[in-house]
Amino acid sequence: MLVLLVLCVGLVSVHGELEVDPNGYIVYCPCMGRFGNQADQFLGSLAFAKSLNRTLVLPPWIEYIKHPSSRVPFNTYFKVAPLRKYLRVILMEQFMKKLAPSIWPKGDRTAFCYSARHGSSDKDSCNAKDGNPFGPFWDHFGIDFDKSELFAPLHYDTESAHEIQRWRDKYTPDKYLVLAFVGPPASFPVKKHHLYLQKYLEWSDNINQKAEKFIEKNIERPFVGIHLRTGEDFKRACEHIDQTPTMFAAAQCIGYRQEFGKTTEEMCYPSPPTVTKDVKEWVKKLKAKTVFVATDSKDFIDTMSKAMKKVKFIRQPSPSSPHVDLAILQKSDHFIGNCISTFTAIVKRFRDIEKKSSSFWAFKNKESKQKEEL
Ligand SMILES: Nc1nc2c(ncn2[C@@H]2O[C@H](COP(=O)(O)OP(=O)(O)OP(=O)(O)O)[C@@H](O)[C@H]2O)c(=O)[nH]1
Ligand SMILES: *[C@@H]1O[C@H](CO)[C@@H](O)[C@H](O)[C@H]1NC(C)=O
Repeated sequence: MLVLLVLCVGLVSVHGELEVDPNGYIVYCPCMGRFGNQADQFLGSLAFAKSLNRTLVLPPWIEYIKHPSSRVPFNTYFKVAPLRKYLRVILMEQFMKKLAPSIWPKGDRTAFCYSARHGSSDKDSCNAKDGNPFGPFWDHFGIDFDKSELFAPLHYDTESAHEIQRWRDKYTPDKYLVLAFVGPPASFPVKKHHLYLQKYLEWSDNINQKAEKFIEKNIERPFVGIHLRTGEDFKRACEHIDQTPTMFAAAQCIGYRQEFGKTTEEMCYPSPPTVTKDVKEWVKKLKAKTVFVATDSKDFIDTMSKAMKKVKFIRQPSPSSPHVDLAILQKSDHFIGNCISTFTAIVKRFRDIEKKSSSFWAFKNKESKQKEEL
């Protein structure tokens, strides 16, 4: 009895102002894809932590600008406080410094994965640190794993109360206070019923101010914001769109049941004439004075300027900050994006919540097409 009492008191004791969550924590590596993918899977991970009623440890964003990868604290780009309206969260830097030494000590750290990963001779291991960005991510926090827990056939379906109960029954907080996942505990692409969670993401003051300053200095409203995903990597990915019509973020325009239309290569990698035509249509509708161009590569500004002589075309000087690009696109009077891109999808989710209009290259929603024809 005394032992139990001490244990209980121990659990809720204060670790330098931070209370320990008796329901435990979820830690994960956002180990798949770049910012668009990581932001997509963040929403599912948030929902998963909520369904288990555990605190979500907010991982840093992984970037690939410096070889092989680097990490940027979560709150460099997004505020932490708004997330607390939904769920208990803590920055990973804080968690590792203040809580991990006592509640998740070295020598007793388990990696969670669905099934064994390649990487060592040990066949039943998550090999959590094998490869990039996996190794550098955990190393950044001085984390080594002592055990692996292969959790198949469980999966991350937060819609199924039955499934969630199985997680709760199998991994109770008294035995598994910290669930550390080798990758995001979320499906990709994001489920339809998790899109609304984007409302808990708010740009940090730093990103927001940079976006506002740029608009104030360079943009006359009304303005159309456009996202061009013109890099060679995307061109190659788009060659497979016929075989994988629901690729990446495609559901954001064709619908989760493909009810609004069909993806084409032109939607995925639009040509300069298509881009010019779509921009022209919205510039006319809005009587737009400026077009803001966000791009990872080519900007088509020369071509567009020739077709719209009175319109100002502007982009961030390179190297452009992707996050400032996103925040500017979010604030535009109309947004045209790439249906397949998860980078576009961040803007689309924000704008849907704010009831702002968005459209996609070379795409007309079946329903709106019907409305127009009536
Ligand atoms: N600054 C800037 N960077 C961009 C832009 N579009 C794409 N990028 C960069 O390219 C990356 C694209 O990868 P993701 O964010 O995962 O999104 P995605 O478009 O679905 O692409 P893939 O995951 O590569 O298929 C972004 O994270 C940015 O780093 C843009 O308009 N501006
Ligand atoms: C969730 O966890 C919190 C804190 O750990 C607890 O106070 C709350 O009662 C839990 N909620 C449910 C529904 O179990």
